[in-house]
Amino acid sequence: MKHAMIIAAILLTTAHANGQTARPAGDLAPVEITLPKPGTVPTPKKHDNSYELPTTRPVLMAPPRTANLALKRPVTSSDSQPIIGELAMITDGDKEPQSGSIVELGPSPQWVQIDLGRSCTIYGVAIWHNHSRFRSYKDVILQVCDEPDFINGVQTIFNNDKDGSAGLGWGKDREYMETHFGKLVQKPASRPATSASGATATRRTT
Ligand SMILES: [Ca+2]
Repeated sequence: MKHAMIIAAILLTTAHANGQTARPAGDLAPVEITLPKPGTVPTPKKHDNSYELPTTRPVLMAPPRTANLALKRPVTSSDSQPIIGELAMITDGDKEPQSGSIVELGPSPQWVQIDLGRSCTIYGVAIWHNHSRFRSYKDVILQVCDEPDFINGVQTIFNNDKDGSAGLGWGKDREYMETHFGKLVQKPASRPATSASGATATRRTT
């Protein structure tokens, strides 16, 4: 059963400004990520094992001085008039799932795009959807591109759309259950990017 996409926060995109010297792998350090409070519905002791269940704090490794370049950056979307909230709330740093913190888009697969402002090297992406209730997230697709129209040079860094229903290719990543730990994609883009885009559908399992 599909539901509208509900986002508490999306894309803690840690990145380095393009042109800075990349540190060797041995100099990578954990990026401090502030977690939201756990949801009010406890994680069931049993769940469908076909889904990944994030149960630990995400550890994003990146060079020192790495910053969250998504913070406060402009957001555009396939749904310019959210059912709940405003698009700017997606990059305001508030990851809590309650009213006043979440953005809900229309009841079909939707996308949001974040303008990072300059060409960056991306070390990882962390996403928080609404984790107040136990939901699985499928058809989650993360792409980055150095052009705002996402036509040429698009890099897909996460795709769990197993049947390609979103029209962006068949994904091999696992569907997952949303918790307050969020979802970390530690799969650096191979080339600098100025925009990041995410598409999502959800389904409720409880
Ligand atoms: Ca699908």
